[in-house]
Amino acid sequence: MAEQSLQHWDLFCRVIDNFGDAGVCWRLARQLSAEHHVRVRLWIDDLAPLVAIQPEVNGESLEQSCVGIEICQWPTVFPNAEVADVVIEAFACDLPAPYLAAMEAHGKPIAWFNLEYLSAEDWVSGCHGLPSYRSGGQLKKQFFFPGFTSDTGGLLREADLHERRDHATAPSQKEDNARWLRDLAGTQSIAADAITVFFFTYDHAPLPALLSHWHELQSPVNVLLAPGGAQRLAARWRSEKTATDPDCLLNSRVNLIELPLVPQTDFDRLLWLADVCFVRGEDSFVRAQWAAKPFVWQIYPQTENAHAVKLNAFLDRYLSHSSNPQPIRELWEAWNTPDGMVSGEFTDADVGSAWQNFEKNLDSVASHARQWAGQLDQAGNLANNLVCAAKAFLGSVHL
Ligand code: TRH
Repeated sequence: MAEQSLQHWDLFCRVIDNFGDAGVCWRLARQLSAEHHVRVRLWIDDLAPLVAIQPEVNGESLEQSCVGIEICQWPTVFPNAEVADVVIEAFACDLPAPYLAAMEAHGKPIAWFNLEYLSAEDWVSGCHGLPSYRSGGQLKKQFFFPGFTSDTGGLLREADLHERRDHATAPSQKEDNARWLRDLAGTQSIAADAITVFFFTYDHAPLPALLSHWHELQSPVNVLLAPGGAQRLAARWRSEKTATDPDCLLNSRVNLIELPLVPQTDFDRLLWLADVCFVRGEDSFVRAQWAAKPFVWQIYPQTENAHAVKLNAFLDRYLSHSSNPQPIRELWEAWNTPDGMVSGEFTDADVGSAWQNFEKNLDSVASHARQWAGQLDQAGNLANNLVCAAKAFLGSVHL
């Protein structure tokens, strides 16, 4: 199979909720297009989250091109579309029946992958790459699992990410970063002598407990709040506090800073300039790891606490070589408890004391984060691995 036939990739994405489904697909599409120079077409059933993270995207357009990527709305009645050489079905979204029929009738090999959710669980490496056959064996779909070990699909990372991160976090960039943040937040009041903590959370995070803890101890904290859960929780905390005593926050050192949603290409910069990052879901969770910063993950809640197993699997892996795992585990567990998941019962007071312990050990937590980020490349790069897998498939006698 000639190299040329790799030129056309179709990515299919159904938005379940929030930004993560679109966020992961968009990041992958950008990397494939910019670094592997293939033609990428993204079929997506809801443009809103894409518009939010890539403002140049037109939310009304049925077909458009943005930063070299073709974006097509995935309509209920799917049109006749030319079949690609490589087809990615993100998060088991099920291809539209007419497209599948066209694949069956295509007569040429198609590299077809089901890109799965990220998990650190042990079974992932055993399932990565497994085939599933369709149309009497005519079509083969391969399961592609992102992951943390070299026997998985690895993680998404742009080729220049480390260089950009190291440049942006150099001491010489401190004033530039502070100016950028002030412009972004539309406020001058960012305390230079305070710890800066970034929050991107779901609505059930115990953020109010942490804010109360800082407020009571008069700890100077710049609290960077991404839109959504974090801003709603902080607003509720503020109005509950001031309901009984309108002046009680006047001299507070808890500096609540509401941020707008930034383009995905700027998101890393928020993580890079914070001292500690609270992230969620999948994509921001991975970015916090590449940022090499102390971080806390709020896992996406699933039914029957299925996410508890996933959270513990990551913690076990993340902390396996840590000389001081307890402050990290304790805060992560407390942060994820309101949804009733990990073992043990945590109260608001526990969230405060877990933070205190985490902050007291911040040097060792930070050095662990750097060390973890330093070895993460060993897992391989997801986009590169997909390209290699597609080449291997298309270049061999398939099925
Ligand atoms: O938004 P998320 O919670 O997304 C998801 C979905 O809930 C999905 O259904 C679930 O399966 C998945 O999590 C695990 O969190 P995530 O994955 O971190 O995605 C957020 C994206 O939004 C990420 O690409 C970064 C981007 N983003 C910006 O570009 N700018 C911003 O200002 C912010 C706050 C986020």
